[in-house]
Amino acid sequence: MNRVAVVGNVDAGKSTLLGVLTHCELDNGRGYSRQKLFRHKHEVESGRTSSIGNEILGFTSTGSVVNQPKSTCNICQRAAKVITFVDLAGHERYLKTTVFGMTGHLPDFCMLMVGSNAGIIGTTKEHLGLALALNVPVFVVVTKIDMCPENILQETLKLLVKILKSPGCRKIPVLVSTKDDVIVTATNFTSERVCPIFQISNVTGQNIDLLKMFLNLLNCRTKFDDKVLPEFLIDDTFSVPGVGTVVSGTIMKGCINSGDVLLLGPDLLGKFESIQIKSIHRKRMPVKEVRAGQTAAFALKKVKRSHIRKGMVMVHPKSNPSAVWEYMGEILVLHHPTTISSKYQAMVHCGSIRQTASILHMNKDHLRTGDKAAVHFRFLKNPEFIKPGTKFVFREGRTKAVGTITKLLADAPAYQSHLKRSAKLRQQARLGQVNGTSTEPTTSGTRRGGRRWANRNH
Ligand SMILES: Nc1nc2c(ncn2[C@@H]2O[C@H](COP(=O)(O)OP(=O)(O)OP(=O)(O)O)[C@@H](O)[C@H]2O)c(=O)[nH]1
Ligand SMILES: [Mg+2]
Repeated sequence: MNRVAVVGNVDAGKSTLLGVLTHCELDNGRGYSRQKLFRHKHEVESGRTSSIGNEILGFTSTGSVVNQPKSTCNICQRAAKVITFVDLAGHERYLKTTVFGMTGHLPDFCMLMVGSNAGIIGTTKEHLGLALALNVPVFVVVTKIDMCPENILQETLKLLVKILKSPGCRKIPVLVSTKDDVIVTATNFTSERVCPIFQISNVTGQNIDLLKMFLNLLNCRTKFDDKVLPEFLIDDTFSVPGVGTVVSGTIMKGCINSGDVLLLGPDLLGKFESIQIKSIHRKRMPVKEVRAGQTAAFALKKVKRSHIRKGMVMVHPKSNPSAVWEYMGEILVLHHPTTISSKYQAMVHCGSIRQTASILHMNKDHLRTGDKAAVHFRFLKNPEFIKPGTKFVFREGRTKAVGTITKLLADAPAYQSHLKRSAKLRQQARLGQVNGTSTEPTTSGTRRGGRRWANRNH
């Protein structure tokens, strides 16, 4: 199974391409195909993606597409290979959600989309920079070639090739125009610096067969171990009528069975509590067992949704998990208008974790764009379950740094004031008053914001 994050500027045709690929119907150039993907009323009205979408594309063992028009049932059962697309928002306003999609949804690959007539504008470079910083292999899809004058298309391609070859990217761009190109680029994609560039039309369908062939040939990038104690990263929570609290996310290690008892945490005080798995859904179907590398949704017994945050984990009781307030990280500042110094606060995105952290110390006085430093971070609200070696993004507005966790500072104290505040928050959460998050039973079956949980492909 491969997970592909779909990024690129507003109107590049991301949602449209996913609609075309997974519903097997061409677009009309006026927003027809993307309608099938939208979950919010305001998305339908504006045409802009604002949330994180999940779409699946299945291939048989001979490489033909399993998906059929107007049906997404049983794709996983019938497919020999399944690709999960994470549809992300191009608009800068939704950058926070897009960064979460890139870090929390753990993509194997990144599909960067560029409208041929618009060129490399808006968030395109920002998204490319994020993919590179997070070490996710990138391939590029240039869309709308049906409506783009030849000279503009060539200009876009020229600039794209220049950016990809630049010292900041160090990629080897390859324009894909034949099946042979597909085979060569797909087989060298994960190991080399090759960056395939496709030129497609969602309206005429030109070259979409080459893109499908490439997607089918992609090898799995991450090796998962299912013989060890289980670990599950939560990236979303839902309240489902008649079912109760449901958490979705990725199994990072081991296997999880229905009925298993696991530890869920850390809570606001860094503690883990015992919970039992009531039932499991995978790709919209009930299953008994899920294993490392898969995404899944678990219904939990006797846990309130308000007690669960994105970024929490579920682990085996024997794994003795702990959470930390502070850690050391090596960071590289990708973009900053002024300087970063001690006491600077910004949002840390690490896996599914999203929390403001403060810089306590660093080995330089000030950091500007392009600087590297060893930095001591402290989370502001609660301790988190993190691991050395994990990549993270540090951002506030457009300001961004990327880094790697180098050391956990397990002895860092939970400040007394934090403890008191956290205890109070916990109590409030129990009463259902935290940030307006009600713990009243939800009858609509939707998460906050109105997206139906059943629409997730877990
Ligand atoms: N002619 C033509 N129009 C296209 C093509 N691809 C997409 N479009 C149109 O371009 C518009 C924008 O497409 P979207 O799929 O919404 O773009 P997006 O990248 O998802 O945009 P955001 O979600 O806002 O980031 C829609 O009206 C599509 O119908 C194409 O290949 N050719
Ligand atoms: Mg979209």
